[in-house]
Amino acid sequence: MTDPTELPPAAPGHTPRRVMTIAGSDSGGSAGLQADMRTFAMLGVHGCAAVTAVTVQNTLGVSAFHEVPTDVVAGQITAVAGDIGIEAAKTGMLASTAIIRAVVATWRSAGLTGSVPLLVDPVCASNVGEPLLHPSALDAMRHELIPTATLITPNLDEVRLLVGIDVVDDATQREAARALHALGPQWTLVKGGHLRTSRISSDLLFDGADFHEYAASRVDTRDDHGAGDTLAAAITAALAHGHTVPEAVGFGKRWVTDCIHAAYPLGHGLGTVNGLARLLDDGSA
Ligand code: PXL
Repeated sequence: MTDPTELPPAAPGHTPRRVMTIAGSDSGGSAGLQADMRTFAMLGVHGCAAVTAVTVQNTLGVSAFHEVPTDVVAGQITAVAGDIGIEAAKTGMLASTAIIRAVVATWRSAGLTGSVPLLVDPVCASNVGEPLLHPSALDAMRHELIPTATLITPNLDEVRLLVGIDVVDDATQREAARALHALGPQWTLVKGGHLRTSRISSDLLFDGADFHEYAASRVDTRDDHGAGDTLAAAITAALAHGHTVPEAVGFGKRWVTDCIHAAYPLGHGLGTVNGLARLLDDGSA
C-alpha cells in the first residue's frame, strides 16, 4: 500500500479522508490537539477536533487546565460524525471520568464502535509529569475506554499507572503488553521511548498472539515534547488511508523519528518535535 507521504494533498473538489482527534489544547503549540492537527494536515487527511480540555501551558510546564463540559465534548463528536463523517480517530488528554464516559457513550451512540478505528493514547501526564488525567479516572480509562480501542499506545509511565508493571527490559515490555491486552483492546503498542537506559527506542505491538517490534536509534535531544501525540496522529492518519495496524505503526514510527531528528528548541524549557520535518529539504530529517 502507498506510503501516506507519497499521497498527493487533497485535490480541489475532492473530499479527503476525515479523521478526528478527541484531545486537549496545548497553548504552547507543541503537544495535544495542535500536534495532532499539524500531523493530520501533513498527511493529507482532513482533521476534525473535539476539544476536551484547555491547558495553560508553555515549555516550562502546565500550570492549570479547564475541562470542557461533557455535553459539549459529546456534541462535537456527534456533530462531526453525523455530517462530515469520521474514518479514524484518536483520543489524547481526557482529564476526567465524566469526559471518558461521554466519549465512550457518544462513540457508541454515533454507531462508530467496532466500525471506525479508534486509537486510544492513554495520556495521564505531561512530559515532565504534571497530571493531565485525574487519578480517579484511571479505572474508567482501564475498563470503559480501553476495551473499545482498536489500538492503545501507552508510554512506560502510563503502563505503570495502568497495569502496575515497571518496564525495564524486553521481558517486562512483553509482560506489560500481555497485561494491557487483557484489558480488551484489539492491539497494544508499548512504547519504549522512555527507557532512557537503552540506545534503541523500541516499541512493541501485540494483538494477543504475535509481537511486532519497531526499533529506531535513540535521538539525543531534550526537545521531544509532542512526540507521543505526533506518533499517534500519524498512525491514525495511516489507518484512515486504509493501512493495517502493523503497517500504520511502522509508518508512524518512521514519521515521528524524522520529527524528533528535526526537533527545535522553544521558550525556556523543553523544545518540541518538528511536525513539519518533511517539508525540510536540507537532509536534516
Ligand atoms: O503529550 C501528551 C499531551 C497531550 N495533550 C496535551 C498535553 C500533553 C503534554 O503536555 O499538554 C494537551
